[in-house]
Amino acid sequence: MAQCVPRSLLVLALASASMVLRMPRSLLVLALASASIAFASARSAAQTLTVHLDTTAHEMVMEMSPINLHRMVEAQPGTITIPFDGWLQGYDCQLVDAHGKPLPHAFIHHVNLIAPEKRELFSPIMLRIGAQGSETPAVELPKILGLRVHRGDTLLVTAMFQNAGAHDIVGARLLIRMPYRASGAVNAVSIYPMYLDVMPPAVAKSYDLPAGHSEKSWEGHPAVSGRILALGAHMHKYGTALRFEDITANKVLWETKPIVDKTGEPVDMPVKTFWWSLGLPVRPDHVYRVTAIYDNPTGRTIPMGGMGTLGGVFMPSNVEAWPHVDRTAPDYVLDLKDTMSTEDMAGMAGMDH
Ligand SMILES: [Cu+2]
Repeated sequence: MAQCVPRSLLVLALASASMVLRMPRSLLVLALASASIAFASARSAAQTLTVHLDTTAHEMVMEMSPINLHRMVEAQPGTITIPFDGWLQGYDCQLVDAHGKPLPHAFIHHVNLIAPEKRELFSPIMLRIGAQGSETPAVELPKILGLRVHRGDTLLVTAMFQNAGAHDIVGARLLIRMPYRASGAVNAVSIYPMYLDVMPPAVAKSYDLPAGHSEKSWEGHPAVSGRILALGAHMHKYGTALRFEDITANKVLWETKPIVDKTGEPVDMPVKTFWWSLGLPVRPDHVYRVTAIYDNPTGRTIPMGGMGTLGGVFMPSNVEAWPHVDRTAPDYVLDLKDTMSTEDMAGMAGMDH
C-alpha cells in the first residue's frame, strides 16, 4: 500500500535542494525479527543484507543476498547497522546479475530506505529516508547537506522487484550505494526528509475521489522545531490545489497546483524552496494542516483516485533532539506491521502514475 507516496516526492524535494542550494536497540531487532518470522511464509526465500564502507569512494555499500526474479517478488526486509558517525548524502540502487553485470533499472519496482528507530517529523511512524523506483533517478545531496547518523543506528531496507520477461533471472543481487561524510573537521548541515499527507499516517494514501468539488485534510504538528528548506507535492488527476497552512497562526504557508497535460493528467508539480528566508520555520506548539482540493468532472466517484502529499527537506533546530520512535504509538505499531508484511498486491495495481 501507499507505495506511490515517497519515491517521486523525495527525489523532487532533494533535487530542488541540490539545485539551490528509540527504545533500546535490542528490542527493535526483536520486534523486526518477530515480524519477519510471522510473515516469512508469504515471501521468497529470506534475504540477508550486508554492509561495508568504501573509504576510497566515500560510499556506504549495502548488498542484498541473491534473489531470483520471477514476475513480482518482494525481498525479505533487511536491516544493517550503520558502521560510522557522520552523514548520509544520497543513495543509488543497482541490480546486478549472478556475474555482477548490471541489470536494467526497470527490474527494480521499488526500494525503500527507512530509519526504524527514528520517527517522522509529523507522525509517529518510522522515518523514511529514501526511496527509489524504476523511474526515479539516484539522489545525491550537495556536499554541505546530509542526514545525521551515528554508528550503531539501524537502517531498514525493503525492496520489490518485477520481471515482465518470459525468463526468470537467477541470482540477482541488489547493491545500494550511499555517499557519506564521516564526522571530522568539516561537518555537514543536518537535514531530514519530511512528508505530510492528507490521509492519516499508516493507512493507504489513496482515497476514493468523490464527484465534483472535494477537499480532504489532515492536521498535525512537528515533533521538533526547525525550518523547511524545500517542498514538493504529489496529486492525482483532477487535483486543483494542495494547500499547507499554519492553523495556529491562521496563515497559508504554501499553495500549489499540478502542472497538467492536455488531458488533465498531472505531469509535474512545482517545487518551492525557501532558501531566501533561510527556510520556513515550523514549531511543535503550532498545528499545521495539509489540504488536497479536487474537481472531478466525471460525475462519478473514482475508486482510489485521490491523493495529496507534501514532501520536503527539513533542517531541525537541534538535530540531536530528533525523537526516537514510540513503540506503543498505534500508528507506529500499524506501520511496523505493514512494512514488515507482504505488500498488498491489489493495492499496488493502482499505484503507477
Ligand atoms: Cu499517488
